[in-house]
Amino acid sequence: MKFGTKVIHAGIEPDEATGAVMTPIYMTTTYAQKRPGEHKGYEYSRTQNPTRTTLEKNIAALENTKYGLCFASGMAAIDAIMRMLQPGDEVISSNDVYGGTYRLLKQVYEKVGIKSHFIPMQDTNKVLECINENTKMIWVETPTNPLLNIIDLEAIGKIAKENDLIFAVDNTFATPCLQNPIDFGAHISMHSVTKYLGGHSDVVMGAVAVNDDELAEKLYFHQNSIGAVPSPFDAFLVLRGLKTLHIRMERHSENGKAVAEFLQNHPKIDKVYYPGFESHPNHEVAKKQMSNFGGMVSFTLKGDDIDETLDIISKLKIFTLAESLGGVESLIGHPATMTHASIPPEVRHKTGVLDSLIRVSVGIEDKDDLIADLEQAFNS
Ligand code: P1T
Repeated sequence: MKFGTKVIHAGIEPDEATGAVMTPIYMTTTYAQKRPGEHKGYEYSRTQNPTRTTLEKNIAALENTKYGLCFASGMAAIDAIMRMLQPGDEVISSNDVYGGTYRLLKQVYEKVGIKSHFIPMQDTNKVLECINENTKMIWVETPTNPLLNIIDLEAIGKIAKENDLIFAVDNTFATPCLQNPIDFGAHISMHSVTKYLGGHSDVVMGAVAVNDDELAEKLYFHQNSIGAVPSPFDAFLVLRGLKTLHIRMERHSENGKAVAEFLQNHPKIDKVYYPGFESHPNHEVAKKQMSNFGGMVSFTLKGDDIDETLDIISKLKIFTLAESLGGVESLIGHPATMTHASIPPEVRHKTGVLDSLIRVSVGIEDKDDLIADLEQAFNS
């Protein structure tokens, strides 16, 4: 089945009880049992729920994996993955990651003896230099949030295999429509479903896709034991959102390219971060592992002045200043004070998250209106 068919059909059957074509929202906590253990496959909705099961099957199919698991948020999904580690274990992570991921690894997991090394993984040799006898996991975000760095999944996959490490990828920015990390050697593909998979800025959810039976068993155990699961209603909303993922990603990518090109030619702009540019340092890797470049674009202003930056943002009329990304509407963010505020300034400056860095999640509106909006904000 091709991707555009999978989003609509994979794992989705008409409802057995009624024939309903759309997956019903099973708003139930629990399920009747004839005798203890004698039931129709469902016992309690933290453990399993039919609406969630359908979504999990669909996400697994989109990521070419056997198993898909949904969580109450992207952070809950990352937490379920990290809980596979033991005190003394170490993680090698890309240095440009979502601020919440950095905070979880630094402020939650380091306290229980799990150390993370944040390194620029665009140069894969740096990963080899960092591996020691305690290393257990490589954590990669690609494209990265917010600088759109591209990390070579195939190269990291080889390193993980040779060194017997768990290789996990945060695939939020690309989505399974543009990139399937498992096909490049990753063991785990993780999503903030809140973003493109939900696609309409009305759900907070996370997901993990894996092929390996043992990894799946551990993750199911964490999903049930910790209990950070999404509601059936949210599962329904995401099933509905996913049906248009391929069409939305096509338009996000088209509009992202148009906005990046406009910014590249504007005299007020210093640098544009967009993996679709031939001048992007890892453009060739992006072309190898992604089928298109998505709708995320970041840029800095000449002079790196924070007041001018915030002033321009405040003049926008179509782009809304808000945390998050990946919805049909265009959003704009200021990572230094918003999504990446939990990263100390000296650390974020080193990775390029400057005071004038602006991140745009280019929506699927008409691109001429988006460009006109940016133009008026720059020029007024
Ligand atoms: O917000 P939540 O669903 O818990 O997902 C966390 C998360 C994980 N990974 C990536 C790459 C993310 O971008 C996020 C959340 N990011 C934002 C809220 C943001 O505006 O960047």
